[in-house]
Amino acid sequence: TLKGVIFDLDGVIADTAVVHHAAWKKLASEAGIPFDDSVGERLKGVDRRGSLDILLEKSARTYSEAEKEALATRKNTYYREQIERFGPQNLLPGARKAIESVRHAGMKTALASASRNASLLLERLGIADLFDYVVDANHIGRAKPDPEIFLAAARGLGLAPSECLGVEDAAAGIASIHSAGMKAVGIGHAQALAGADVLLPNVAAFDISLFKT
Ligand code: B16
Ligand code: MG
Repeated sequence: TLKGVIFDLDGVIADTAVVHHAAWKKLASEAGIPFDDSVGERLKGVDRRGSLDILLEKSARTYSEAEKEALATRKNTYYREQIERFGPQNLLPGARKAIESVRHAGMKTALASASRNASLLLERLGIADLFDYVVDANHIGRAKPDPEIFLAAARGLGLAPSECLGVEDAAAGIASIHSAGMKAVGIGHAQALAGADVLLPNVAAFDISLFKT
């Protein structure tokens, strides 16, 4: 039976997918690297360095390690400039209610985010107290689509993976949830999230009563 729900952060709870996208796009344009929406979609849920490697696939030249480090840092600066100004208004509509529905049903909640900025965001959004356990990229070695982050979240809740449900907006995240042995709820469009067990258009459509058995 279902005892806990593990939420992704960017694109599920926080309205940051567009901010990440804009920061990468700005970096790409400055570096003269082609960037279109299909590249943007592939960056969702992928950690910072993995995202940079995807971006650089389209580059005409090669970059040294030090240059790559500098590019990743620059992107993060652009991103941080925006989220420093975030507040509860930057929660995606219905996100707080969705998480609270899980808690009111007596189940546990965890966060599994590939972002190293996750704790700053939780503070800014005012939702740090809604989670029983938080795992972000600072705590794990292998990024999504590896199952490590969702497994660590389940372990932190004291639950077996089969007792947990994962909620994600990115293909890499759905793959991570499935490899961890959990059912996956996709938030967004079918073409990007074909593997999800249940697909919802946005987090406002999530209510735990849909999944209770
Ligand atoms: P940072 P999530 C992911 O967060 C984002 O979806 C992804 O676009 C971003 O590159 C990644 O975090 C790393 O973020 O640069 O802040 O460490 O969706 O797993 O919550
Ligand atoms: Mg996400």
